[in-house]
Amino acid sequence: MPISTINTSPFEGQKPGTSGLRKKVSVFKQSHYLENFIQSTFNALGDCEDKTLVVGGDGRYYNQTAIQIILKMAAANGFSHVWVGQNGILSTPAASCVIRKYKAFGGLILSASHNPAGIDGDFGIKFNTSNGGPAPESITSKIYEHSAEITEYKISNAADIALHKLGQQTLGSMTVEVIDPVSDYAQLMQSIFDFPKIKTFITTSDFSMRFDAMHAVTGPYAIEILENLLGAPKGTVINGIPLPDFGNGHPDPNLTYAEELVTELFSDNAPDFGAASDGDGDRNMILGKQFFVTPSDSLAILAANAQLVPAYKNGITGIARSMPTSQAADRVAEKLGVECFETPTGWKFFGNLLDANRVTLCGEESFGTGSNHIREKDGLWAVLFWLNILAVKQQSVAELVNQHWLTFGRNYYTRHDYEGVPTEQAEALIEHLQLQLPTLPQQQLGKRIVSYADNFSYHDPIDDSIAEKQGIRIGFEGGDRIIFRLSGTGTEGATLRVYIESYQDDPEQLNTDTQFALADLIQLADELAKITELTGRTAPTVIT
Ligand code: VG1
Ligand code: CO
Repeated sequence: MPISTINTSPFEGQKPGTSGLRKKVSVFKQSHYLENFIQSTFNALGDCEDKTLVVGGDGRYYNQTAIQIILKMAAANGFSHVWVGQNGILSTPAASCVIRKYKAFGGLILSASHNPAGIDGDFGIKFNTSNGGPAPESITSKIYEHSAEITEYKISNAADIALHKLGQQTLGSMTVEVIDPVSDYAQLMQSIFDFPKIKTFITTSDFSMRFDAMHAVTGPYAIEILENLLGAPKGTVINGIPLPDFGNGHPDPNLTYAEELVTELFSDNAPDFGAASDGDGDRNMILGKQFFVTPSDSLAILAANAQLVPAYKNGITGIARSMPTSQAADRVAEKLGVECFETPTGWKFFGNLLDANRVTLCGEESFGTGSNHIREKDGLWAVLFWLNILAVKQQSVAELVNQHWLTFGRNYYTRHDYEGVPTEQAEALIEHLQLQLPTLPQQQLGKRIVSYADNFSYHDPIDDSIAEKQGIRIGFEGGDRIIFRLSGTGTEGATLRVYIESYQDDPEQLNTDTQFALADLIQLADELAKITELTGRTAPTVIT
């Protein structure tokens, strides 16, 4: 089958961010744009001859078109085998699972996660390495370098693959295996959790639950696992059909965007348990009856109860959390006598620690939790983890969380996002903070004394790589913190994220409203960063 070599020239800004390259669909649809990025990725990887690739995405608009192009470019670049999800579907955790299971060289995951989809929405691509995890910065920066000097790409002239047809097809000399996107993942989940116990809990007690797939990729996974395998009543999964525009929604599982689920869980007839996932299935939100579990607490609670789950019954080796994630997990690690790591934002920084077996569980405040079973965060895995714990302990979500706080104290935690801030304003704000850093330590601010103020830099203990400028940290005596950073996943302007945390172990003070408990720190954050003055914003766009 003939292969064409097409002349091209570089596009600016093909720089992968926190989680791959994310741009508006209209940007990706420019002639050669996608091809340039794919070829730059292959060039950065070097020899692709006879290698195996996994390809799949979250089903958003442009997914299948992009996959057909990628398959033809993979064939032209020498790959011998590609595993692709039926109809182009693979959730991010399922892609990680498939890469590991079939020992692929790597995978291309097509997603912009929770960013809105559709013709006017966003698209994204990231490369995951053979361990199933997002490529580390050493690779993403190479991709970027290649993208800045690309002159040609290679593409096969073969016909499109029938992505709906399960089984083997050929594209030139490359074999394409169209696989069921759910089955390998569902098998893996059954090897981790006590399915019979969860099934009994769901089907024979009066426990009730709801899962909101938000018209994104987790629908088929949740229906198979929760309804078909675990016996939850039909209809437990809502918005379960993945749509190319996510039903015009914003599949970001938080109190603002998962409105339908939140309304139900806070109603008088609320079910006992509620959960939602995001566009590509790697995030999760956990709710109880009229109760919200912060992702940071969720990580700590999973860690504290890990031994109740078959896969972790012998204990965990360590915990890693991203820097802005609350320190609740640190207290659990200390009690368990295991290591605890603080990494920059983004799952790519957990891979080395997981590969070296230094940690078993990882988590981020942004509704992401995961473990060594794959190398991505995993929404449904977290849901099953919670269900497994609840089934063993026969407790409600609120009881479990309250008990945890009584034992470990509570890290009150909130994140305030200011979306769509003009980039220059956002950069000026960070610069203004940066300039203050040397003067802050030992200063008394309100009732607190600053113990450190820096721009977080991470030294990876496994490969000695260093990631700098990962966010402004202001830490106070006693552990309270304010953190500022700019998002690396947006496609319009800048998003300022302000993370605020305060520790409380007075048993009488464990059930205060979060925004109230953190009010003075929120005020202080605004004063330090001059948010209102520099951006004109008087309130955040999203509070989680
Ligand atoms: C955000 C989150 C980060 C997460 C990343 C990808 O990044 O803060 O914790 O890893 O999204 O998640 P940023 O740079 O915008 O803060 V996902 O679900 O998009 O793969
Ligand atoms: Co995601």
